[in-house]
Amino acid sequence: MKRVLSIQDISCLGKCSLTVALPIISAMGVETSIVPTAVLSTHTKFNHFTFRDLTNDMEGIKNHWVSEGFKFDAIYTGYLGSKEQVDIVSEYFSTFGNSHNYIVVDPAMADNGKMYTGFTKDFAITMSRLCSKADIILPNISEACFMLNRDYVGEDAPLPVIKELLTDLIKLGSKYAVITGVKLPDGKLGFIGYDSSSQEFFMYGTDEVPIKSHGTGDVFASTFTGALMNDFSVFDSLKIAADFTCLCIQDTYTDPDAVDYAVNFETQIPNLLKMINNV
Ligand code: PXL
Repeated sequence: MKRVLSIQDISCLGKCSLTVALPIISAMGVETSIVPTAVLSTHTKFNHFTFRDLTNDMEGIKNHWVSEGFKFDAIYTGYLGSKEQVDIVSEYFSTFGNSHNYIVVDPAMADNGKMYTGFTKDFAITMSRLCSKADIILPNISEACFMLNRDYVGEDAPLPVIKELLTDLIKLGSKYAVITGVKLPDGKLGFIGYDSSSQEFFMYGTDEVPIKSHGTGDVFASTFTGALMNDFSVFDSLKIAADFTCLCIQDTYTDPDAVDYAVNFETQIPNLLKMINNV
């Protein structure tokens, strides 16, 4: 069985980061090891959340695993709470990364032109250095702009502007740069990516559902990593992630009892398994 290491926070209530990565990747038949970077009562869109920083545990966990000889088929990181944590994650990449496994960085820190609560723009530059060590990076438009120290181009940025962001992002050093949550020329919502080896752009989208949902980036990145571990190509894994995220948003949109702080991913897991099993 393939084994993924996911490094991000636990928001106890809020359906994001590890409470999304663990169920999705595990359901896809992949062992999921975790390094929780912090425990929050909720994600940071709520007011008055508690935050217990676990930075001091991160090195000890790594050293124990080195002594046990553990190996990983992918390392997938999401929300990280401080520059110090980014530096420690970078050491995880140096220790456990190799030419056979994938490093996936979702630089979860901003949306709609604004950094999440608790982050400064400076943090984005630190995150861009972590992206340079990844195989695949998955920023949204806001995160791409902040990491490149550029003005926010807006959610409706035209294709040439997104392509320019991608050619700048790829210079950071990853093999693939993929911007998520992009309005495509055919009116769909999806991703546009750039492959540094073929030097080609690629894109894919699904019908846009008229709600703004939270935690979709985490659903997307977790599903992408799980699909990669099921031996789908990078493009097919991104496509599966986009299709699954769209199903989760549609389910949330049509469910009168849906919460307003996250998407219904749980109900759609059987459909995800059909997608990866081609049934
Ligand atoms: O979904 C990204 C995310 C992860 N973790 C925490 C967050 C957010 C987004 O707001 O606050 C703690």
